[in-house]
Amino acid sequence: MAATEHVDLEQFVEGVKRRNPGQPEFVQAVHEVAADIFDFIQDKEQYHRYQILRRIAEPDRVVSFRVCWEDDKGNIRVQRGWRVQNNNSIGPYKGGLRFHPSVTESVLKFLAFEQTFKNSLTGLPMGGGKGGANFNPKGKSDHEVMRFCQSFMTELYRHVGADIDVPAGDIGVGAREIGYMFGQYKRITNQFTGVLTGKGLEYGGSLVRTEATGYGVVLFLQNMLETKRDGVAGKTVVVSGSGNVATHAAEKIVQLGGKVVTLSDSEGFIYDPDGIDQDKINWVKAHKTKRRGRISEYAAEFRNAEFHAGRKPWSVPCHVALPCATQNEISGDDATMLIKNGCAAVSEGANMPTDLAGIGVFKAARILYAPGKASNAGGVAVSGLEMSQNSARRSWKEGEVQDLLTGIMRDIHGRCLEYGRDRDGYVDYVRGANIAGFKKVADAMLAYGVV
Ligand code: NDP
Ligand code: 2IT
Repeated sequence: MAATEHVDLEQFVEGVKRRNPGQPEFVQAVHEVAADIFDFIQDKEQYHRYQILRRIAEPDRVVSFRVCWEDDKGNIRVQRGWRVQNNNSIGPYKGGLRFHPSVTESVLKFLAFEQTFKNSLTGLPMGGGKGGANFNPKGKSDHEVMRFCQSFMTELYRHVGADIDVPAGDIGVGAREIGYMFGQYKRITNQFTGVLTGKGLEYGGSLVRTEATGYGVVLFLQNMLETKRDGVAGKTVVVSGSGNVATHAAEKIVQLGGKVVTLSDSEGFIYDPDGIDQDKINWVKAHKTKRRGRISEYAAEFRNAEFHAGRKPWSVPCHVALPCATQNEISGDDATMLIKNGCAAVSEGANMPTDLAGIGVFKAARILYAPGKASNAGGVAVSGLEMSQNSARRSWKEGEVQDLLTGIMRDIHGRCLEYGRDRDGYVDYVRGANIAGFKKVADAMLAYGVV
């Protein structure tokens, strides 16, 4: 094939499938992005000639390693760990670590690919990476989690560094796990550097990082609603998940005068017709992080609340849906049900929570729909600010970080408008985010030549 001969979208996706057998999540993420990028680069020869999308869809490297640890009963346990370094064209690899039994190479490759576009959208100098392990922290003692984290970092430390690759939290990795991993990195290397973000405030963490993803999801929602001269006040909001992103998204909705009526976990969802106010959110936060409890117990704690086992919250009528749990939690049927019940805006807290059929439904209904790579970028953006503070050996005040986060979410929204607005005024935020995220990385890659 001649160097400049173009493949079409279908051939491209077929090639991705062929080269990544048994990796459906990765293929799905690439497919979603490629559909928009193919249109955008149609008349831009240099992106074809230098095979930019093909190269972004091939991680720079995937490191896979054994993680052995000893449980409290003295059994030797073996897990698999990974770090996927997708692309470092615009900055050091950056992205979270996920500890969950469902973690596979495919899941981490999709997350690292998405992260590359998301980090570009923030406007900060960060490349894309992701990592984790098929370790289930549920039901483990603190000491078991500590031993696992130490063993994980004993291999990971070779591949990361403040100017190389800077991991953070994701599902199953919060303040406790970051503390254990940072401690082990410091012990092995004898260096105190900003190798991880999401650190405790005592040892280099940034104010507002804990809240940033969830708050950012709602700030992005607010930006979208403002294009319709509307706001969050008075809206009924359905939230999935009950972890870091979900609880802080709920908190910001409450601050802005909205009413949150659901939260969920992998066992089901709770519906609280009275609304989940700040006191109840505080209870959920403590219940999930300190007591490591289940969301079903909310129904026993609060009058009028119902627990629906084994179900997702998308059948509950709402104006706004915030999926904040995990990938592919909204199917085409779920999306149709949301629209039928009056949902007019979706801002994704999780990564790729809506499957391709669901995205099709939201776009066809022309609702306000923000893909995670735009709307959940507030977390990694404040991670970028944590890196800046660590390099400068300074800590910024809460108000400074809040203002920067607000500005970054507004700018991301603006970038989506730039590339996503149709002639009739409808904004395709998926297309806007994909193209704006792609362009910066692609132009950096062009500058480097073929490397
Ligand atoms: P947490 O571990 O704090 O919470 C995860 C929540 O999602 C829990 O309620 C968990 O329930 C639920 N969940 C996880 N897996 C599943 C599943 N397979 N089915 C149903 N529910 C599930 O993680 P985060 O809040 O940090 O992450 C949530 C989402 O947000 C993820 O998609 C993550 O990638 C994304 N994200 C996170 C960022 C961050 O800064 N933390 C930044 C940007 C995106 P259970 O307790 O039962 O497992
Ligand atoms: O998906 C994500 O953006 C994250 N889990 C946060 C990554 C980070 O480096 O803060």
